[in-house]
Amino acid sequence: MSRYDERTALVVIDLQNDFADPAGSLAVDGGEHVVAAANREVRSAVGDGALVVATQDWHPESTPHFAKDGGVWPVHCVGGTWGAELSPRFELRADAPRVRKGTNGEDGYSGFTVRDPESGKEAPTGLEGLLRGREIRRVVLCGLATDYCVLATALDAVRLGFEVRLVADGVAAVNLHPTDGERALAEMAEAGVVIG
Ligand code: VGL
Ligand code: ZN
Repeated sequence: MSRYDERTALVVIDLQNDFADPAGSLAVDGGEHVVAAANREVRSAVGDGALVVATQDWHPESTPHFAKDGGVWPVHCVGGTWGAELSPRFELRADAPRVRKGTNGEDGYSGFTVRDPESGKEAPTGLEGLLRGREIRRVVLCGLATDYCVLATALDAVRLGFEVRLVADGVAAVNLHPTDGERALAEMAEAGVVIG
């Protein structure tokens, strides 16, 4: 049975060169396989009339998100650079909406919300409005990375009342600690995300 229909959206998270390409500054092991899985999901979603949305991590040159500015990450996904572009192997249709997060220097782990790393203040991206506008009830998630942006997006989606499914072979983890990816999957399952 298909996972998709007109009330379901496929949300593909951060399939950008810095994460998905082995030459990227925050390359995730298995990123190339995730692009292939995402392409399969896009074909299936489009075939069944489902909305496909892609998120993009989109940082300014300096942000407390980066280690050089007091955060934890190497510089990645700086808006307008190669690293921030969607993988050229990702077969996203030109008319699919893209949601950028972190554009004002926030931590943008979730596709739904950004958070000011200094004040902790949260603000919505356009993703929820986009989904509500199309009367979407269910979201299917794949992309990078399991232990950060996928996890945060999935937990937000549950909190916002969507039915959430994670494509098990369509994600890969950063694994700063070796079990982070597994722990993230357990946390999502616990929150009610269907993994399969
Ligand atoms: C991400 C670390 C830093 C992600 C984004 O897309 O999972 N991870 N920024
Ligand atoms: Zn980032």
